[in-house]
Amino acid sequence: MRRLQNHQHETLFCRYPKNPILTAADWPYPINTVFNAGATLLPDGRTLLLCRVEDRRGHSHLCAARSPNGVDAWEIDPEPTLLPDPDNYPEELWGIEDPRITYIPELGKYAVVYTAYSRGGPCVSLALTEDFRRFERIGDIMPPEDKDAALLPRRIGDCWALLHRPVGAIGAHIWISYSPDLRHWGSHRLVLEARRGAWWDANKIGLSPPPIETPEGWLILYHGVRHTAAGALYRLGLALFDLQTPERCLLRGDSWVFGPETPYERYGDVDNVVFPCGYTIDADGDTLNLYYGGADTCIALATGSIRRLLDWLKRHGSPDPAHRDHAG
Ligand code: M1P
Repeated sequence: MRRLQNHQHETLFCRYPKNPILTAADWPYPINTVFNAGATLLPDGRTLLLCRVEDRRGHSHLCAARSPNGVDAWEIDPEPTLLPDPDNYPEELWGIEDPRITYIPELGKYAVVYTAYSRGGPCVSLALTEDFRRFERIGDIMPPEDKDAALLPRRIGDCWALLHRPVGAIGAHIWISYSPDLRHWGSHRLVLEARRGAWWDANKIGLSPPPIETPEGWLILYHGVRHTAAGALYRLGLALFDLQTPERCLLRGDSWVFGPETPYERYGDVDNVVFPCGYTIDADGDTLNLYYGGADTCIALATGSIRRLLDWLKRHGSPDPAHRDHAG
């Protein structure tokens, strides 16, 4: 019975009818594309998106857009907000990409974790900011090849925790690492493995937006990449991790919950990609506004309910993260 239910389609996210909400045509300076934005609510109630902007060399930088309602009337910084700085941070040679924002109450600052595209491949970098105008770069915190990273908003015990996606001999899986000072990282643990074979999330997965803290655990949305004869398909799945021991996976869904369907998700510079790097949560504490890149070409919005995502995971998730055919 559970198996049957797993294959029934349940709509957990509703697309904003006027998607996409931001494209290159909205930009105040010439660019190629805008996609994969980090998101947060500012103290004045506005939504801030820190967008990945790709220029016509193929290099990316970050640019902030602010809106009173999170859907339109975006005020876009007239110039790049955070440019790569390869003279001082050589790992940023080929650009900076895919920011994930976490507000850290203990520091009174936002942590922006982003991909720095170095000569050795993508690596994880960290900067802190209070206002998205001035940034204090910590620099690279994970060597290549590593990306799809975000900080938890508070320490676990004495240490900060980072979810990230290194690529190594055993594949592209999600790991957690801990640090006493945001600079030195260790206690690395594998927390979620890409499945194998025909699975939608076979071989390569990555954290999408930062984890969502709920009373029942850290809810994560992750992307799974299925390689087909026609190219890669990027879809989203759900998993839940223990609040106090976030390396412990409590539940993982078998099927994807969101995938490319509309033209702006199916066709672009990279077809068939939905790639969220950020969300905001409404004052009701439940409505999740998910900001995602469509086909590496635009930014779109889909809305869901945290309670419904958790309910779905309880009905369709498995408590065993070491899935039955992982090792086979
Ligand atoms: O082109 C799709 C995505 O590919 C990469 O994601 P990942 O390495 O996790 O598969 C990233 O470059 C991402 O920016 C891009 O949207």
